[in-house]
Amino acid sequence: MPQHLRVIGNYISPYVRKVLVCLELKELDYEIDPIAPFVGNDEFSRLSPLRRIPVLIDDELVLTDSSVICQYLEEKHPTPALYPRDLGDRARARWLEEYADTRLADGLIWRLFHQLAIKRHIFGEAPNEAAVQHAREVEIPAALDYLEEQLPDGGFIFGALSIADISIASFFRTASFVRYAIDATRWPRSAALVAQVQALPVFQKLASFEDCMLRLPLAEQRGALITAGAPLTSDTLGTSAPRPGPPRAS
Ligand SMILES: N[C@@H](CCC(=O)N[C@@H](CS)C(=O)NCC(=O)O)C(=O)O
Repeated sequence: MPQHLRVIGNYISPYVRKVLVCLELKELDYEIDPIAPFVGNDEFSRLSPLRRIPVLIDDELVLTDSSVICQYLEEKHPTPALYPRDLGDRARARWLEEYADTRLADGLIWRLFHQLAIKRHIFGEAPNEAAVQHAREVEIPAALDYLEEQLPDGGFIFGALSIADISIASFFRTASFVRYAIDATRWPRSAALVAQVQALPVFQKLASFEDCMLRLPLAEQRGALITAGAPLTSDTLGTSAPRPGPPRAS
């Protein structure tokens, strides 16, 4: 029987989205247990010691960290290539992926999305408005200033779509759930790149599953996702009681 790849992590996460885009573009069969990290059970803690998503399970192999997973998928299934061929470009693509995973994530996810969505909807706490304002006015603009300098005037960063484009667009997609949009007059190249990548059929397909999660309460999400055609696992590592993971450095 062919072994399915299994992804643990929900459609809202930018890190999970990176992995799903790679799986979809490489046309690999996979199943997904779309849980938020906060609701993972003890088995989730065993598979993901930092209690973070995504996790990829490929037979006996368990991998955490989106960059590690995407690189693994690329090496195991090289076509279509999602990393540039040129050695220097490939290294730069990884750097831009890292920049998205850390610097963009700091403002867009750990400040904005965390305050406005996670704190409010998962932990029932009020957002820290000062942190939100600082993210919008200082952190995210500073991160975009650097990004803007790195991007070409049009098209994908390295000519063909790569992990760099996917990663950057992925973080802005999750930020759009709390109504963040790049100001195209101030950062035109960043705005154009993100719009171009998010318009790809693969991002649109995942957006339909993301919408199910955003529109519906937790108890109704699995049913709606199955109806929408999401390849869900039959079992889940999710519980109904959220608990925070280990503290993060940033
Ligand atoms: N470096 C990791 C970061 C993954 C990550 O932070 N995922 C978030 C979800 S968007 C998470 O699981 N957060 C839970 C926590 O930090 O406790 C990766 O690239 O996969």
